[in-house]
Amino acid sequence: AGPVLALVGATGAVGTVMIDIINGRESVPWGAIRLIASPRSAGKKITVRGEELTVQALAPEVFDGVDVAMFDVPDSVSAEWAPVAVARGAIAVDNSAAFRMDPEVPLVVPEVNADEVVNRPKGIIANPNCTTLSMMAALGALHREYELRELVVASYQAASGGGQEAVDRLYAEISALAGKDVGVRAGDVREALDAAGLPVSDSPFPAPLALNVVPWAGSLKDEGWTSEELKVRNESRKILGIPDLKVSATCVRVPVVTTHSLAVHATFAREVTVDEAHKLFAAQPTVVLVDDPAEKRFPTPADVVGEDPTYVGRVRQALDFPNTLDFFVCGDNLRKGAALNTYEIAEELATRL
Ligand code: 11C
Repeated sequence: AGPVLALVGATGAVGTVMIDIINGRESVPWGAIRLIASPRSAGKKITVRGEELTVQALAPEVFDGVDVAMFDVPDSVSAEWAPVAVARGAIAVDNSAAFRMDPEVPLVVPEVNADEVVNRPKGIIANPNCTTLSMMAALGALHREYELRELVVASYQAASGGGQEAVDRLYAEISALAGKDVGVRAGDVREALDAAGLPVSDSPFPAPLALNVVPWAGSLKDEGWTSEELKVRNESRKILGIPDLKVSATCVRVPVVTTHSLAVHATFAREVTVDEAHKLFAAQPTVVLVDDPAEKRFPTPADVVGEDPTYVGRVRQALDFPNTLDFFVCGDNLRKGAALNTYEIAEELATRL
């Protein structure tokens, strides 16, 4: 029998996508799979690869005999329980932000730094933030050839990055505004939401999201930066192994349900032509190039949601910046941005156990 895999957070939003991914694999290396969640969800039955599994309540004993434990839970739960799993003999692959910047925890995107999975003094491997992840397969490929020096990014992030409550809010706002002549006068969208019993004060977003864009994701950090913007900077540096990479990010929420997009402005040590970049992207197994300006073909979240690869388009050489490419990427924030990358790290470990 193969190694034993545990999924902690099996009934949550990312955990559910994870089970979908495991069910969709042609084959898996695991001898057994264990589903773990909070006591509230314990006892629930979920079918995984044809076998009905019972969700077990999170407790130290559930990690006995587990080789790889994936965590798709809030930061505080990971911070407490990943070390417990390690103490019981498992390698923890954590999708939260709890350990990402710990120098003793590798931050892994298999296309970029798969070999880092062996450098895990704490027995923990971290999965990056979905915004950072959405550009890494494309950016890592360019960096290998042309040496990345500077990165300026604007994100267009989907509501589901904020969880189910955020998705429910977006749908509620869209329903409340449908058919109304709003968005024509300052404040009229807020007024219509107030009238529908959906004041912004009750929203997970700090402004209306429907018929709007909101330049805010995460929490406030020093000097006006958000946590999400700093994650893009710090995590990109760590994954790419460029500690002094110049990075500036503005993270924006848009009225999309799932799939983050990023406008990337990347400067390299050497010139990169559009043709060279196209060939490089086309050669990456997990990147799909959709870039035909004459036919107005480019990736959009609505066409990418539910897909595993990173989609890239609008590739241009910057007119006023030497050695610089501008391009647009879309990646499903719940799949490659969360569950899929975590699972790929687990499979990478399975080949090395
Ligand atoms: C968002 N990227 O779109 C965030 C969600 O650090 O794993 C994921 C937060 C994280 O809101």
